[in-house]
Amino acid sequence: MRMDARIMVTGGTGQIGSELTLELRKRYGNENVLALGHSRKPTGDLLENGPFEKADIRDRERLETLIEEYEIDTVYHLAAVLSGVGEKDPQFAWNLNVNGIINVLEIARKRNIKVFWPSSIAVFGNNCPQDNTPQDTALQPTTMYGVTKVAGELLCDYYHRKYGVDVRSVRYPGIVSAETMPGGGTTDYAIAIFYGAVRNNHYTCFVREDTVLPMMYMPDCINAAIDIMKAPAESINTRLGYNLNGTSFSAGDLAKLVAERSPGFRIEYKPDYRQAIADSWPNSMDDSLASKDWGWKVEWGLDRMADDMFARLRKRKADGHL
Ligand code: NAD
Ligand code: AKB
Repeated sequence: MRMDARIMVTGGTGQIGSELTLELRKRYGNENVLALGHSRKPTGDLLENGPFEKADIRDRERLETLIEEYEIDTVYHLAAVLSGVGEKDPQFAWNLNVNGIINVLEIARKRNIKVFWPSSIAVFGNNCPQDNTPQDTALQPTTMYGVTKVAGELLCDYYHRKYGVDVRSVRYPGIVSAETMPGGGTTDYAIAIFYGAVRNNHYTCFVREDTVLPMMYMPDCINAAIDIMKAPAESINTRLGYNLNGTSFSAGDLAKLVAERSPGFRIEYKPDYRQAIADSWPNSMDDSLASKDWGWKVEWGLDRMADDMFARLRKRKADGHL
């Protein structure tokens, strides 16, 4: 990406967007990165060190006006509803997620804008290999969120083939982070367990102890988004999402790790509707194509991630922010 890139991050106050915006501002200059928010009010650096605007991603006219006003040439489109919330109102999930990506792609086509759009492990369903899930396999998700991600991948591929839009995508696993609370996904337990340990040394987990999913720590998630956008166009061999694995562990393994760092920690397992969603997703993914095409490499393992989560959350508690 050019050093003078003008970037918009939709979903800029969300779990990923809030941290991605600050990292992009560090790399490309505060004034060059516009965070777009909706219902959540931004605080701290996100609001103070660079531009912030409010917009509904379904309002194409407003989106295009902002893109023109700020002379945007690159959009990281993160605004979406996630799997847990999506299952409560599937039509809303379809409306927001699919119209959001169509609006971004339509403007990208007209204005020659480069796009990053994250897909998810949610594109997979029960009928594909659960271990080391291949890049190319059946995509038959069981959630509306997954349906919107498959539709989004196909739209990205279509806009690239038909109009030459330079859109790039990855299939993220569950993202773990300590700065902004997650927005209502199935993998949220892998974050909530740390909050529970730091707040009152207790957590009630909404999936079974033996549930295994791939997860990734936020610094790897951010590097992946920025690295795939920096890669030469000729090295991008799929405009569907690239599988990205991170590290896979069970809820029980995670609980043990938390207990080692927080003596006396108590956990109960009370699976709810999200268990079936978790069971339909891969245990791990084959992400060798991403490594081969644009050098993807995971940096953060489970122990290092757990140490960092505790350090950050304990600091936030000591500062009175938790
Ligand atoms: P999040 O729920 O934390 O943030 C989503 C953001 O979208 C919020 O800031 C919200 O205000 C905004 N939003 C909601 N409705 C809007 C509207 N009508 N107009 C404009 N903005 C609106 O989500 P996240 O975890 O940061 O995820 C970002 C992207 O990454 C999503 O596409 C998600 O599917 C994908 N993803 C996330 C994970 C993960 O574990 N966090 C994993 C795989 C893929
Ligand atoms: C969710 O659980 O919905 C997200 C995801 C894996 O896409 N975290």
